[in-house]
Amino acid sequence: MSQGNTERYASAICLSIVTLWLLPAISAPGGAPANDNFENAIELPDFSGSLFWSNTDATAEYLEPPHAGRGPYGSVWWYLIPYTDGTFNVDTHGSDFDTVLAVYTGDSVSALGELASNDDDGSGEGNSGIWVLDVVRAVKLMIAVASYSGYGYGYGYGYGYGYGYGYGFGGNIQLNWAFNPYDGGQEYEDWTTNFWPEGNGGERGSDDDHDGFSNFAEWMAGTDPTNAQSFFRIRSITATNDGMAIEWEPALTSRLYDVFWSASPTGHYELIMSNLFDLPLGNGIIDSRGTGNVCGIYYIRVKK
Ligand SMILES: [Ca+2]
Ligand SMILES: [Ca+2]
Ligand SMILES: [Ca+2]
Ligand SMILES: [Ca+2]
Repeated sequence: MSQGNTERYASAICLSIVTLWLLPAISAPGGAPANDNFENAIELPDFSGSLFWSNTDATAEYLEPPHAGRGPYGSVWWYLIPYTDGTFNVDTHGSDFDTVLAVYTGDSVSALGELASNDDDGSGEGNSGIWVLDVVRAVKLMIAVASYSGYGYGYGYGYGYGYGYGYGFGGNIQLNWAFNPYDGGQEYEDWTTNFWPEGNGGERGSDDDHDGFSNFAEWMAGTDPTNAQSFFRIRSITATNDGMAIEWEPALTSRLYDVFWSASPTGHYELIMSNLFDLPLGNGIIDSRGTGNVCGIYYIRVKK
């Protein structure tokens, strides 16, 4: 099995993917930003986007590490969970103050493992950038943007510890990010040679057999990119006494499958089963949350 994986939707309903999100800055009037504290980090979609925010009145937390060797001062937090292996870029270009930027793993602000950090990437304004960070599927990335400089208020407690608020000389943040899924590398190239020995096809983004799935998607799903009858599909959704039975094809032990469900085509898709490979039905699963009648839309993500 390669290190790559990606997703394909397969249901009667197509889910459109927005490739650029522009989010307005939202924070309590006169208060700290909503994502001031680590535990209130805001999720970034795992594709490309930009957002505008502020770290005015943001603070540093007890035992929070310095970011890119500074402070910490006025940190705000986001997180991203890659749906597959790939690379991640993030920068603060367009921010109107001297930023620092860091990406971590970890569940607590006092126990973080730094993956990368940057103070200035040469883009001007003291802005920061982190480029081509290798990321692993489902390993949550914690992203901190903070100020290069700031000031602190220290509170001392008689029984032995101090607590400092590290305010930053901050301002308006522009955060830009891009998640780039793994492209299959040489394994993909070798696979295309099986189907196009002359080298006359197999571009990742092309759909040479016109079945609606790109060659890359067919590689992921394990279908034949030169046969329009071969593509990833949900074969049946059937009400049973044990719940809804969802079967798809192909269902391969060399792939991993995630099952999502939404009550409506435009609603939030909830991950109800993940990383399936030894399928209870052989080529599918039973959604036993209801007994035979869980109305909604299913889609299956295949990962390689
Ligand atoms: Ca903070
Ligand atoms: Ca800087
Ligand atoms: Ca195709
Ligand atoms: Ca095909």
